[in-house]
Amino acid sequence: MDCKIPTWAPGIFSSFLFSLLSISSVFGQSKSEKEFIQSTYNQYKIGSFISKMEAEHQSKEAKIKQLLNDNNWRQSEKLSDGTVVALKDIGADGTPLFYTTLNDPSNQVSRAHTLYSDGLMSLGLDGSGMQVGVWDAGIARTTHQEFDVRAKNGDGSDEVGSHATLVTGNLISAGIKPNAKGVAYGAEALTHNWTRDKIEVAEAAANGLLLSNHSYGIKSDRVPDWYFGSYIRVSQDWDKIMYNAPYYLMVTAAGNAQKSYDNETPIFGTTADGFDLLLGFATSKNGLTIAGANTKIGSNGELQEANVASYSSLGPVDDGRVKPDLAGDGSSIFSTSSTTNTSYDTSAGTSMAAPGVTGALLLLQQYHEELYGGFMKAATLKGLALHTADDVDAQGPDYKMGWGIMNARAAAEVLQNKEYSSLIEEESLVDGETFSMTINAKEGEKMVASISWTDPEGEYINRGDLNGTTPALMNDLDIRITKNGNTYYPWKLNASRVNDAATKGDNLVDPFERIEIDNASGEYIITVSHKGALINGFQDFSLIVSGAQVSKCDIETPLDVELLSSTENSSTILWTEAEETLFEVQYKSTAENNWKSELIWENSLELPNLEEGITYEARIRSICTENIVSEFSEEIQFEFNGTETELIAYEAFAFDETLQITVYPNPTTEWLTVGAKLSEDAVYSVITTSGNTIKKGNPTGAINVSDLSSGLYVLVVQDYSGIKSSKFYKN
Ligand SMILES: [Ca+2]
Ligand SMILES: [Ca+2]
Ligand SMILES: [Ca+2]
Ligand SMILES: [Ca+2]
Repeated sequence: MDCKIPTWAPGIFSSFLFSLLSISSVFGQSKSEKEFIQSTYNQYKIGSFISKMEAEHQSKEAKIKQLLNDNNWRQSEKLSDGTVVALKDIGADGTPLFYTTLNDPSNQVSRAHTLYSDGLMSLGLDGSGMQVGVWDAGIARTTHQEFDVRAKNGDGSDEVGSHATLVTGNLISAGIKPNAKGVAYGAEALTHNWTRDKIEVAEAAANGLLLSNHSYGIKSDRVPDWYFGSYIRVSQDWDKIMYNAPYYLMVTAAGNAQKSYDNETPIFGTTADGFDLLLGFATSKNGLTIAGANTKIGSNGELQEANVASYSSLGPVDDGRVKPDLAGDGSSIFSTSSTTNTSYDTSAGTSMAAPGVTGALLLLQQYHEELYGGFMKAATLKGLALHTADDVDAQGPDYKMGWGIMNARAAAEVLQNKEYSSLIEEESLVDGETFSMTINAKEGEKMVASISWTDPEGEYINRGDLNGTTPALMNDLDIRITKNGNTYYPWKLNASRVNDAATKGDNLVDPFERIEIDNASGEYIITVSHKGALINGFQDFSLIVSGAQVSKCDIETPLDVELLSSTENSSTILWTEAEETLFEVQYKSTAENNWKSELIWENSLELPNLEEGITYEARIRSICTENIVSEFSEEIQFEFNGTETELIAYEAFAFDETLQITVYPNPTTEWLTVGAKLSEDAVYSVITTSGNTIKKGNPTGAINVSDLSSGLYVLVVQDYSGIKSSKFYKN
């Protein structure tokens, strides 16, 4: 049980060494990372798929032209409220499919603001160096003052769209007008019109694009009822793009048709109920479909209230999958307008909710890259967003807001605590095999385990079957958690009883499954298996677990550093033992400037090649994960004298005036008390692991830390007698 070197050790060991050795100040989507993503893709397969889509596009364009001519329709029209409508596709039954922008009647709601440098988590994330794709009716006004050079024309089209400009502003506006600041206000947007959207996205995804936003969809008042909730050709195409480019994730708006009365034969209830209104790519399995919500967020980023917006199109999709997946704020978003380079406008709708989520997802990719030197697969990112969403209404998902409200802060915490209290693993299941692992719960907390996968495109596409329930899911994976003969099952919904609360059981339709165990305690076994035969013989999946005790490591600063023994040319130092802790030992002669560094799992180390008469110093720190690292111990000093070497002992009085502090309780939830003899002029600051100071004050009396998000911090106390720091963990 008390295995000294845990299984995750080699990975952490090498990546930590890497981060120690590299000067990694350039973050974001560097060329080499794009090349890495490209190298993992089957470029030939994507290329031939693109050629096929291109040929279909050409023939469809000809048919569309014919239709427009025959019916004397306009290529594209702008309705009185600014909505753009254009004929862009033809359904399997010959129905002309008009695309429409989805504005109708965000960043606080996604909690992305907690990730900024002045935000609660002080992570300094703003999307700098990151790129997001925007497809819309026209391109954004790239010259707007809020974009400087960060909005780029992605497809060479010259028609500037007001809707595209609003959406792009919601994503990347710098904040010259503070109310208009975008969610990822340092990111670049590649803006495209919706013509050839699938082809352009497939090309960009093949080159390493991570995210794209699509705040448009099929116009709901011009299709027969069987289209609502149907998995159709366009749904399949987008799933195929995502399956073939597994780092790429599409985010789409659910639509604003809840009160439209457009579906007269919904799969459940009456037309007036507003269910079963999702169309086209909003029904794809692998993408994220975003609902609009009205929410109230507290000062600590906590969700106080959430209701689905009265316009937001409700699910389900006809095969019963959880759709929409997630909700964001779509109410009265102030953003860039295309009228002039300095104009602004207010807009609402799922069109505005989607970029709020897309921007927050981009920041999470940026954070993952900063922490771990690479990006998450789309299934991981999507899984993380659904795993950490704030559950609303009845426990579990529903067909109105899916898994709940996007919570970027909770997602960032899961990333930060990876290998400590959470797990994020990208795995692959081979046909016929079962994945299994043992996990310890963090005592008394809620343990949540999810699997998420990018599924092969559905084989069956609907060509007119009203409310047909054939599942689009191809590879049906199953997560289970067992303990003492009890089995815990994931959530599921039932499309024929859409108002019922989610239940737990065997989920046959969703490519995301989540299990929750309240007040978890002790050891559990997680298994991931599959039904039938896996298409292509395998299925990649991402496993996310939070509320776990992955490591027994605690972040104590090593104590009692002492000299154990010496030989003619080496000395061995020893310090307090700690479970599952990697120690970094630094040592050098006092004359040298640079420390030599060694990483070791044992609590002793032999320092080799020491020279007679030279004074050396050493210090040690504990490493639980790359992000959970203790302070260095007190430095020890010794003059090397072969086997006669002794520590240099300081006279006790030398420390009389030196500041000594203790910090308790640690970990803490609400208050932190500094135990020290301090003058009334003493000051403290709380610093994040990324080095940002987020709190300052006088340390006499307890320090309120209830507003900090959970994670590791450094408390620095300064007084006349000196400056001292101590790490503490906020639960
Ligand atoms: Ca285009
Ligand atoms: Ca719920
Ligand atoms: Ca339907
Ligand atoms: Ca399943």
